[in-house]
Amino acid sequence: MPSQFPPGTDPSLVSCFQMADQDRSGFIDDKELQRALSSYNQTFSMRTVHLLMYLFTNTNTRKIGPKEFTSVFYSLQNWRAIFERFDRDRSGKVDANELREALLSLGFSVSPMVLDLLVSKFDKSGGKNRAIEYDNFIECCLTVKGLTEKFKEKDTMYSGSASFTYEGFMLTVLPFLIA
Ligand SMILES: [Ca+2]
Repeated sequence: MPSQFPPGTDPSLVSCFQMADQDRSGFIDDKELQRALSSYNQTFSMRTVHLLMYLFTNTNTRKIGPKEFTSVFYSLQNWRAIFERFDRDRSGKVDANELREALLSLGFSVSPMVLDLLVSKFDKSGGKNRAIEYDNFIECCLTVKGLTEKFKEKDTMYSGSASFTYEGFMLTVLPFLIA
């Protein structure tokens, strides 16, 4: 059974979902979600869409219904606001310093080495810009947030180290790599 829209959902969000759900199944697939999110002056890569689907659906179904769509939508609005707040020079990209501050504001303190790796991997110019555009910023933050949360589940004392079995490690990391 598909989920319901939360009470008071913006009607334009409801019609956006209904337009995406062409067969009226109550669920939208990856391509439909990509199209629905892209209609707001922004395109997202299939990888970002899959990552959103992984993080915003429950383990059993992995399907986007009205409730999940609403969460994705509002969460993207929130990320957009964070991006704009930390893109201090309004370049349309966040550089290493801006990303460090954005991540810190979200409670993620990464080392200079990790920061450097994030900026070079999520820079769609392949490292030329040394900065990350909005869609890749989303992907970057979702990855850092998701992996940090998975790590914290194992590091209940917040000591900064955790132990994983091989199986546990693979099952934790692979969904982020192959989203
Ligand atoms: Ca900037």
